[in-house]
This record gives sequence, structure tokens and C-alpha cells, in this order.
Amino acid sequence: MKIGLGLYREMLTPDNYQFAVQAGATHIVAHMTNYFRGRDPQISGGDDRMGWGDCSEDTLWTFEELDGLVKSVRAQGLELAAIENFSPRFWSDVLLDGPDRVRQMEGLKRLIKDAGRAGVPCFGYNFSIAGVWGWTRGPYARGGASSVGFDAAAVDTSEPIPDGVVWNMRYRKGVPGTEPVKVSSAELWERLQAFLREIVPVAEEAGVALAAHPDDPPAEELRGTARLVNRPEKYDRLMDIINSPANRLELCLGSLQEMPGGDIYEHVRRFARRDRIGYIHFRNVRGKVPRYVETFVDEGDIDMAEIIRILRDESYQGVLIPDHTPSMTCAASWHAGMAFALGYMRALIQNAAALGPCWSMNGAKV
Ligand SMILES: [Mn+2]
Repeated sequence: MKIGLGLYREMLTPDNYQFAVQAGATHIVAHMTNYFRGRDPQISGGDDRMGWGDCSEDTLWTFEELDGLVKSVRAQGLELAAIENFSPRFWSDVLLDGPDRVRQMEGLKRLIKDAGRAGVPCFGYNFSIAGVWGWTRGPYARGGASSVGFDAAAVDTSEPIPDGVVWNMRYRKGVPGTEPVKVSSAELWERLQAFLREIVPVAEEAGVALAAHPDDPPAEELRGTARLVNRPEKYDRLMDIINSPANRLELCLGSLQEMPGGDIYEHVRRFARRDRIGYIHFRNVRGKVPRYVETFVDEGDIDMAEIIRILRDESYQGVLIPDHTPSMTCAASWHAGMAFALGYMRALIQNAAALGPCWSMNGAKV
């Protein structure tokens, strides 16, 4: 098991790479979309329900950019584990099944080929129309630390998506009077299937894995559009579309735990056994849809030590990164939260390694 740190675009700096090394990380997961540029409160309600920003000026990342990123990470003694998320601008019509779909698919294929050439081993993606939307923010974590939550009763989950917005980002100017997007579950799965059937063979050839993030929040429907992976079993359905080492999961423990029903330990064991985990978002949460809050890694409903033991017993070799941790009250609230999570993860992994595999009463490895 390896520990990584996820960094947003404006945080991809030598100082933050050094911080990662100091906290015991060996890998970086990089976001290249700037979610904070041109944040537009008009996109939706306000606070955390407003859009992630404006990506309408984004142009497909070049080989030189990808190559430069890999080299700058390596220059600090780290490895790039993955790039997380395409800019919605690159694949809006793949998600929406729009007229520019064919051209955008060609762009994504070029991007994957260039990523392979530059030494990017994995691309995380979130096949979602509404994207990450509907959070509230509050002092939900220990000691009143600021974190996010979801309460279906507190937000109008049927609020339509404005024209020109997908994945909670503006990818083009809106056209007034356009009917809001509506997408059924069957349509969304058809689109995902078409996407994977085209892109996975290219990824396989390029030596790049695609890794799917589940829905955050994993509601049944959001803003008139179906959600895709909002039950653990739907991850199996996604993997079954193409049985390829390039068709993987960006396994978000928090999102899995937020889903109704099921035993997260069984699910994680099964996914690890299928050997299709791209990398892991290691975060904790209290509650499930329709109401939950994000917590510090050691105070939520998931027994994180048990997750690490399962991953050890299933010989998981991949990367784990902390995922949006609560902000701690100090001058470096983001860094403090991440340092706390990284230290906790390192301790769990070292402890699990020292204890060796678990054995059940009848002597079978469990
Ligand atoms: Mn996540």
C-alpha cells in the first residue's frame, strides 16, 4: 500500500510536493481543472451549492503539460499516481450525448495516449451530469471543524441545471429559454457503456487505467438527472461492462459508506479481490443519504483500521489518498487537515504490516 496526496491545480507547487514528502507520502494525485476560476454564484443557490467554476476556456491538456507535471513531481522524489477528472469542457457532450460527442471522444483518446506517453498511469473520472452538488457546509467535524454534509431535506434536489452547465461547472454560455437537461438511469448507463467501449481499448494500449469515482452525493436523482454509481453493486455493473485492467475504480470510501444498505467491508474486499481498484479516496463520514456529514478520518462510521487490514489481506498494492478532510482552526487549515489524515493513514498501514494477516477461529485467512 502506498500513500499519496491529492492536490488541486493551483496547489501543484514544489512547496506542496515537499509537504507531501514530509508527511510520508510517496505519490501525488493531481487535479488539472481549475475548479475555482470564475466561481459563479449565479450557477445555483449559493454557498456550497454554487458551481465549481467556469471551465469554458479550457483547452485539451497537451503532452508537454502532462510531461512537465510528471517531471516536476519526480523532481521532488515523488511519483504521479493519477490525474483526477477531465475538465467538463473536454467531454460535456459525452456526458450529455450532444452534437460534439464524436469530436470530444477523439480529444479524450488523444489525451489518454499523451498521458501514457508522459508516464501518467491513471486517469480518474466521474461520469455524472449534476456532479458534486448539494453540499451544505458547517462545523460538523470534531471540535467544530468545518466540513461538508448533505441533507436532502435542506436543499431543493430538483433544482434544474442551468443551460451550459454540466458536472456543476459552466462549460459554455447559457442559451436563455433552453429546456433544462433531464437524464434517466437507462440513458446514463448507455452513455457510460458507449464511452467505456470506445476509450478503454485506447487506454489499455496506452498503459493508462481509467478509474471511476462513485456519485457524491449518492442520491437517487439530482437536479432532474439520474445518478450512476449510487449503490455499491453498481460498481460491479461498471466493471462488468468491460473486463479490462484499464477499467478501474476510483474507490471513494466516504461515498460508498454514504450509500444506503450493504456492508462496506464486504464491498471493499470484493473490489480488492477483483484487482480493479485504481486508487482509493480514504475518508470517513457519519450517516448515509439522505443525511450525512463528513468527519475526520478517525471519527466516522467506517472502521478505517479494518479497511486497511482488508486491503493488506487482499494484497492491495495501490495508492490511498486523503479526500476532502475537515479544515482545522489554524493558519494552515487545509495542510493541517491533510497532515493529520496522512499521519493516521501511515500509522494504520505500519500497524497492519506489523501485525500480519488476520486469522479466523477455524484457521482460514479472513
Ligand atoms: Mn471521493
